[in-house]
Amino acid sequence: MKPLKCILISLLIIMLPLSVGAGDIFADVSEGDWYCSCVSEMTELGALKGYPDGTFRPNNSISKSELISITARLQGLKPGQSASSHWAAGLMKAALDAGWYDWDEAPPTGESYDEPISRQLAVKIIMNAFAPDARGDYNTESAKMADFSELDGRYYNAVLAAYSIGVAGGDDKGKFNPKSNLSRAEACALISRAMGKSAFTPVPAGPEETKPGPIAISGGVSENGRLCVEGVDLVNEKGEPVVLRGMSTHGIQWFPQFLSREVIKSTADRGANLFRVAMYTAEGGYLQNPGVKDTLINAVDTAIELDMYVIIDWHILSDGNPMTHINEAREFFAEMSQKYGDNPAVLYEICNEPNGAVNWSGDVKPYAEEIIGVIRQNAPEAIVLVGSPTWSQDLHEAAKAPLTAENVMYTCHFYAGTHTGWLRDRITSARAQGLAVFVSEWGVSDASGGGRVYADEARVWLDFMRKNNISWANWSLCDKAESSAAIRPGANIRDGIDDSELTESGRLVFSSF
Ligand code: DCB
Repeated sequence: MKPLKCILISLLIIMLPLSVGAGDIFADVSEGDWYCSCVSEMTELGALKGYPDGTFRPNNSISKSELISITARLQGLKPGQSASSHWAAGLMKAALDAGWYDWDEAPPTGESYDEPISRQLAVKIIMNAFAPDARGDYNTESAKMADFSELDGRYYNAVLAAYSIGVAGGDDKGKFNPKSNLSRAEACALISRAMGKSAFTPVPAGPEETKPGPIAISGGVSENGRLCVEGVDLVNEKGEPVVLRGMSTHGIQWFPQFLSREVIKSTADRGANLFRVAMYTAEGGYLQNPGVKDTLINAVDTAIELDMYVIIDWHILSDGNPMTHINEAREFFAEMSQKYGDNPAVLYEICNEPNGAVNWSGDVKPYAEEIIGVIRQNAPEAIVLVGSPTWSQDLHEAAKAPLTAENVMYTCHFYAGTHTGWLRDRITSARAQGLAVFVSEWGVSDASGGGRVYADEARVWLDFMRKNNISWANWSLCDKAESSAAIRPGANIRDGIDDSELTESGRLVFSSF
């Protein structure tokens, strides 16, 4: 499209005012404007209507419904059935059904349809519509964004892909401004570029093309490789700091349906690069029902296939002293380490939460030395996570007599309704004493897994962990009727997890990966 088009349009305004639809020409778009060509292009394609007074208002913020309806018209989506009487409700529903955006980003009741759309959501929708297969390399593309850390995890993939194929770029300070508004002119430019890219996407439908290739997620194993502990930090194979974030299962003897590929992938799709498989030893777990080991193995294999890091968790709880079942633990970790060896995806968590009559130097430390020895025979470099007394809160005890083995991290578990600043301080001083800390379990609830959702305290914790590059897994990925559960009771998760199936906890956590 040449700027000439604008001259032509202006002439038409003068010469043929009645034969040209008022929405196709804009009094406030002229030839010299940088956006003239893309606005003309969109108009010619019938995607833009403008305002009844004949203006386009290029510098106004574009709303959710405007951006989505333009995109939906261009892709020929048929309006869907919606209860909302909003002018764009049909196309909004169609775009939602097409999976371009998630329910919570513009709920179908319509009250947010006229809100300005954020740049990160706009890019996600445009990429889903025009270049759904595009991918961007995490390291290369995130380095182009001075404010990458401000991007919400669920938008990483779309924005990285948009940068990599040249659909989006930064402002003059190299910032993407993910949460700022987007002008109507900028939206036209983004869409026009994305359409240009999609037009050039070759689609030879040869037989090889149908085989799903290996999956690579951002921050995944293919990107970071083997991890190791350097000082108090977890680093990747290039020695750069790495943070793992994801969900922990609930007890896999109770909630095996949350170990399906679709469900695990739903967490990766929202930015998780970690999955923790909690195999209870007691309470109907492994000791009474050894078959749960196969459930665990299937889940570990699935997470590996999805390019995620994965924790094998020996989930002691009511059996609070790990020494009680050290023989079974020895046998279990011998078998697991033989099976997975030094697979860079696998982390071994050897005692979830020692509690009750147990102490660090007399019980947990000698247990850890023994089990680490077993694991090291097959997996000399794998990361091993070690708990401490008082449900993995007694880091100060471990700090007095730390383990000498390498690639060991100390777990700290917290529940936002019970554990607050004092436990963060404990982490800070343990790190100052040289302990590498990994939050392999935390919840937004109180320490029972229930009570209310302590969202404010949870955010303080998330912020603390982000600032300190502390990796975490959230308790828990299940639909139990308790406030720590991420999924609504009875949700249909057969095809994965929709945003409408998330609880308050799930929404908070899934947007923090
Ligand atoms: C840990 C456990 C985990 C437990 C959660 C929440 O325990 F590792 O297994 O999960 O934190 O309590 C809960 C489930 C419930 C289930 C119960 C028993 O959410 O649905 O019924 O396990 O299987 C902690 C953590 C911290 C503290 C106490 C416990 N604490 N605890 O600081 O007091 O007593 O289980």
